[in-house]
Amino acid sequence: MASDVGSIPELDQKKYDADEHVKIICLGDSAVGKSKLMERFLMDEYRPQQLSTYALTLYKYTATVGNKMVAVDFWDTAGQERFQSMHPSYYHKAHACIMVFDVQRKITYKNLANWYKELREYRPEIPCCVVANKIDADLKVTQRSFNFGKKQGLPFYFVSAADGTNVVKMFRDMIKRAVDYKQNPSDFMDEVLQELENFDLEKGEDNSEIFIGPKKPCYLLNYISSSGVIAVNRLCL
Ligand SMILES: Nc1nc2c(ncn2[C@@H]2O[C@H](COP(=O)(O)OP(=O)(O)OP(=O)(O)O)[C@@H](O)[C@H]2O)c(=O)[nH]1
Ligand SMILES: [Mg+2]
Repeated sequence: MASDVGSIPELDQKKYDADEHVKIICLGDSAVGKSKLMERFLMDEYRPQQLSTYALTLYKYTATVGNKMVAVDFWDTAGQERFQSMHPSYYHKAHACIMVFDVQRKITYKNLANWYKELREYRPEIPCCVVANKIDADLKVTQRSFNFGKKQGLPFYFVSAADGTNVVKMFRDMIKRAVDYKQNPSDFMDEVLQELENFDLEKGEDNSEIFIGPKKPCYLLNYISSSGVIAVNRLCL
């Protein structure tokens, strides 16, 4: 398995050259447009009618925040309605969360409360935002108020993966917030993890986040970059 990961030198090199490395997760019901939003941001293109994401997709991205190069791992999961809730490892060491609903399906807005509850069980402090997707289908929805985010004190974005409205702004904001959080974690466990990470870096140890072990749960993982799907691997956490 380790050699599989090693067969993606271009992606790994970016990770090791970066000044900072953050993980951003995406939550929301099936078919709200999570994958399309990521595709829109990463590839600036939109292909309707793609198959539902299978298990986990990891999108690699390199951003510049201030004068720092930041390696971003976007984690996209699929078919939550099928899987009901996420495995804890999905939340593990996440630095920000994008919660998406579909303005055309009320139930996906109602379900945000469940997603948010689960998120906070695992990641009580990380930055999170609420994203209302598919506004291209009916621009009048932007005059309505969706109070869930406001009640929780979360930033709110009206977006469209189809025409790109607000997509880049939302992702850029969240990358910045993820980096800010990683540098100043307000969760005690994160502070400890950050200390350990710095310690490892100082010692020059392998900081790979891919762990292989027989007893650990594994996921199918698609590595995707702007040039398309690079490889499919099994990820054990
Ligand atoms: N009109 C419109 N349709 C969209 C938009 N974003 C996504 N869609 C459509 O919504 C459907 C679901 O999009 P996906 O990105 O696959 O949804 P998902 O949330 O990743 O779904 P799962 O992988 O099953 O969890 C697709 O048919 C898309 O073409 C949008 O901004 N506007
Ligand atoms: Mg998907």
